[in-house]
Amino acid sequence: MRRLSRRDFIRLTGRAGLVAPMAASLSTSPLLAACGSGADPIPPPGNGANGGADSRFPLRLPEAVGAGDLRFVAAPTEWDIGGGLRTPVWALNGEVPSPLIRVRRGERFRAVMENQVPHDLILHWHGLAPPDDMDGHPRFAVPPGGSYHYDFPVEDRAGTYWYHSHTHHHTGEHTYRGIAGLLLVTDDEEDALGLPSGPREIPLILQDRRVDAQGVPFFQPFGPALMAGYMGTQAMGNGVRDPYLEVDTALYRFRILNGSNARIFRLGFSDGTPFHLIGNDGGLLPAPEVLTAVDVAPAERVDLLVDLRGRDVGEQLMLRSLPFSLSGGMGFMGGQNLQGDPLALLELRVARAVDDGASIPTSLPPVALPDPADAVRERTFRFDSRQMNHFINGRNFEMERVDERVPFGETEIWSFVNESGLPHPVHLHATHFRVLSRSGGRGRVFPWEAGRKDTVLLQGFETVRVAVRFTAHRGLYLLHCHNLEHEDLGMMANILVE
Ligand SMILES: [Cu+2]
Repeated sequence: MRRLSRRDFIRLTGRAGLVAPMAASLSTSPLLAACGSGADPIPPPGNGANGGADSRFPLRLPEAVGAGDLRFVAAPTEWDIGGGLRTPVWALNGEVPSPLIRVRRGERFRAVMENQVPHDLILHWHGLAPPDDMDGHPRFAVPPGGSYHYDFPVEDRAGTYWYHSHTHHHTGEHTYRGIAGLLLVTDDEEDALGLPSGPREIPLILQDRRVDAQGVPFFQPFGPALMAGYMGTQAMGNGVRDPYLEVDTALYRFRILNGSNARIFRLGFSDGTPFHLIGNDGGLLPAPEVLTAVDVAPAERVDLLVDLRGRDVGEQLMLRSLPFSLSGGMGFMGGQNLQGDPLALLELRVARAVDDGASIPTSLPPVALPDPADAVRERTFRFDSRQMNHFINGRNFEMERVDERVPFGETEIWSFVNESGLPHPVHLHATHFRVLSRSGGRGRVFPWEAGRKDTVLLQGFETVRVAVRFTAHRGLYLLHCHNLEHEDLGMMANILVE
């Protein structure tokens, strides 16, 4: 694979707007000419470092927007990823990540998305269960110049949800370019816990990027990257490279999304500091867990309490992705596979001593989950990857083909079977499931997989059984791999809830 020079990247992205360097099978995707913003990125100071004594950059903490009458304009622009290094991005309202949305359970979510990128575009509200025409199925993608109106009540319990592009063949590219943000739902049940809030509640989107010699991210998934997924060695937090955060000697709540295309993080602190895991994809867990590491695959979320009381001002603490090896084996990827490599993600710098009387909950509210004893049928979904392609039950995604018909309201047991050594974070739209068991590979269910999940990681040759029930809406929804290169190459199935 030829690595792009910075000049190439500017030529390809800044001027031409877009090159979709996916597999040949994607070459028929509509490519449009010039995009709106053609300005060259401003050259970075020095040699791509920030030019100062500090090699890290302040984490950006976005202001939240509410749920009513939102307007999201998707357009190409530039984004400072730290130290004045401006890079070409596609952004909603000029921001990377996309705006942080806060919604109250029961509130009506009204938004319009105006598409000014040179691609079809649709937004998916990941983890929410809206009506099917509000869910961002790729059949609703609108062309450049078009817009899409969203209007639905948010019935989901409090939790760390997110949203991103779901354009078929281009979800990976769009998410990588910047069209992804957090969507936090709050409710009375969560309020009653008195969890850290305001400046002590940190929304955090962790991503990796592949960068050129100047530190500018580029997206060129060829060859092995289409099998392993697209990974890089540059850590990003909330759109900032190598971020740091100044903190008080206080209790913090970190609401973390792995927004990477393909890389799995094993989150932990450099000195083994334990944290309290209180939530995941489906909101608060049935009970808190004290851990020193948690695995977070692409699209998974974790809600952590980190107690920095008793720290000294001046101390530093690094949130890292710890090294791990995959079960099932991925050796054939050679140097293209960064999965399991360690990565420094976010440095916490203890800056202020305060008195913080916050308390860590010892119990959490009960979670309604489907009961496997109520199951009326079983289904099996086989995830297979071969010859630069990815399949569910031997089939590649087709936009209008119904792959499974599932009765509304009935509990079923689904088995997700991984028939290759490649990891697959499997995501289901429109409901959450309960993880029952894992066989093969790691052979167990982990504490972060308790409660409600919308994404579960299958490592190589693992089988995960889940209990599923659709109780929100009938309609056509998706089951797919959230390794975005796998998804874009068709590892996706249509589920008709009827
Ligand atoms: Cu996959």
